[in-house]
Amino acid sequence: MLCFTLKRATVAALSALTLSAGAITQAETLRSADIHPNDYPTVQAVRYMGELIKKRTDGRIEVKIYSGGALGSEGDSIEQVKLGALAMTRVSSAAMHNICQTTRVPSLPFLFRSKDHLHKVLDSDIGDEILKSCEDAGFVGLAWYDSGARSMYSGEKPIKTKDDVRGMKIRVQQSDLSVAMIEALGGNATPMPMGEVYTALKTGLVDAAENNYPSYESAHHYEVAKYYSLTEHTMTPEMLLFSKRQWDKLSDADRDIIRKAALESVPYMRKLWSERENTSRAVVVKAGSEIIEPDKASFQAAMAPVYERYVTTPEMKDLVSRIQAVK
Ligand code: GTR
Repeated sequence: MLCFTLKRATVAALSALTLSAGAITQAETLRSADIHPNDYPTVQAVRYMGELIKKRTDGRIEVKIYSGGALGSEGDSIEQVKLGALAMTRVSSAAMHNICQTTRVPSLPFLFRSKDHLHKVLDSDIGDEILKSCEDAGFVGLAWYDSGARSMYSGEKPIKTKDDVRGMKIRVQQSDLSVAMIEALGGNATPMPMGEVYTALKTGLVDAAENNYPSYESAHHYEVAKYYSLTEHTMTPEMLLFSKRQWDKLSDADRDIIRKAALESVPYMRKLWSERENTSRAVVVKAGSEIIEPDKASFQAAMAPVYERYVTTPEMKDLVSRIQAVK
């Protein structure tokens, strides 16, 4: 029995060696998915990362991006990454909430005081810990990207106070926490993939949705929901995920190159993001969107019980207090 186990272990070790040796010499294309279009900052950042990788491996490893949802919804790409059929995907961390619980933490309502606070946290051990927490579920978290703050927008009735949300059908990301945030305001949360939101708003299947300026603009939601209310209720960041199955086949040197390139794409992304927030805002205002400044404190108070319900483990509680303590 022992002999058999040892033999099996040796075979496994040998085939792992063969695989990593293969990874060193063979040309490889890492496929990466994104639901956003080609000019969106997340896609541009992964493209930049790919250029760094190509240069540093003398063209041996390339990144090919499938943007605009060519490989399906965020949920589809996450599934493919888990199976190892796809090397990478850039998704909202909300798409991971139900898969890897710790990712809920940075989405908690009104957790971050500012963009600077968010960056400090994501760039610290806290950010690394949350990225790492998805490994058991089959995902190597490579980097956090910006996604600004999410605000609510509607087509018929403007959201001026938290009471306006009562009874409204609001599209949210496919996450229990996202649902709970809207329910805390008495709204009717309707989870669905991003690709269905434009039609849902247009046909009245939902009354409202919530997102940052760049998504509100690039997905043309402003055409069907002109009241953009600056609730800024969450700063859910974006994640760049690598398939653990594919990662395990790479050599240490290649993993190092990929990790470094991903990290170097972060400041590049942040710069593009700030610019895009401004241009998107200008586009929607020019097109007739009305920007509303609601009483954010009342939204914050109403959403506060969500912490009690969703920060359940000691690990999550610890993360929340460490985040709040970051100056
Ligand atoms: C965007 C995010 C997308 C997607 C979308 C949504 O801000 O970048 O990945 O999650 O929100 O609301 O579905």
